Amino acid sequence: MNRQITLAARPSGFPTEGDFRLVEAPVPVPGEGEILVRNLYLSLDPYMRGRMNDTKSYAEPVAIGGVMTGEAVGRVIESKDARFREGDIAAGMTGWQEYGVLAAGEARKVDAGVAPVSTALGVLGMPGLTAYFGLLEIGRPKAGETVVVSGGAGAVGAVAGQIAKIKGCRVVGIAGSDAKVDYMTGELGFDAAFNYKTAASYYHKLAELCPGGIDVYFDNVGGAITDAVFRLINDRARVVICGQISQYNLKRPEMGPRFLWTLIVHQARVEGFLVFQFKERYEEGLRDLTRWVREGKIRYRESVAEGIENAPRAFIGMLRGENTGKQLVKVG
Ligand code: NAP
Ligand code: FER
Repeated sequence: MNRQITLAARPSGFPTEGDFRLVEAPVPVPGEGEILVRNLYLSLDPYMRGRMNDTKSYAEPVAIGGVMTGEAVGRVIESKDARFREGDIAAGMTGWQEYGVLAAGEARKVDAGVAPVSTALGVLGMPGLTAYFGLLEIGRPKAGETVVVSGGAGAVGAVAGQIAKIKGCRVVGIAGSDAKVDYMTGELGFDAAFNYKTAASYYHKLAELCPGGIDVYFDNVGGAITDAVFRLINDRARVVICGQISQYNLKRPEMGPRFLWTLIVHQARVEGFLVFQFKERYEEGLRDLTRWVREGKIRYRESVAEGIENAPRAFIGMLRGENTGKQLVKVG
């Protein structure tokens, strides 16, 4: 049998475990041009919170009773396409389930000799590519500039900050625990960091850690932290809107201070992006990321929950900040 996690109810505000259901279905059968994958790891990502709402964006919402969408990496156990053989490792959008069928053209073959296969969902997958293109193409950091990264100990933020270090920038990270602050300034090599949950004032803390102002802000969180950054930007600053996780679980959108006038004064740019807009260039991004991981210039951590039945709890935990680095579920 194939154990799956389906959407039982649309959350109002923060999701609860009751919004999900563990069900069993027959193992699916691949058709021509398809592969059957036994998943090893599922990826849990903040964007999935949006898929639980009944609002259409670039992707359809998950239907009530539908399997939660998401990327996973697993072993091919049956192939009806010449591009894959039994035993290959494949990543693709199989969703929160133990087995999935993928169109071979939409699956990515993962070289298990390069790095642990779980990295195909993290540092060498969608989150790593988000950091790579978001920072380099939207943020365009120059050596010597000050780069601030919110969500700095997460899957995307940890990579964005380390790429900024590789490019010769001064990097300041923000995250929600003292252990994450130590992780950013220790293992990740950021120049400074602070815990937003215990800082008396985001503005004063940032002003202290960025005496020369802020040139690039890689924003994963939005809200009051981002408001504080706007007051410290330099001329020609670039604000990269990667994520706004502080807003995803609110019942009503927050009204905040409005600092957009600082963009006039500093002739600055704010730009949102989706990693998918760079899909023609993923190979280039993965080549650089793989090299940096091998050279030890990019380090990564994974938080791994065990068993598909624990995916809802781990997802809610990730939204609350219980993860460091990439949140995964081991299912195989
Ligand atoms: P992640 O950072 O590994 O995990 C989410 C983290 O968000 C938590 O660990 C928590 O860390 C932090 N957080 C939760 N609530 C918060 C709040 N109210 N204020 C500040 N921080 C909060 O997740 P990820 O996969 O790397 O994603 C990071 C961001 O990038 C998300 O906003 C996501 O939507 C975005 N993203 C965008 C794209 C794109 O294409 N644009 C692609 C992938 C991801 P703390 O302990 O620090 O609170
Ligand atoms: C994300 C946040 C938002 C993300 C994608 C989106 C791939 C897109 C949302 C939408 O189109 O509604 O972290 O990651």
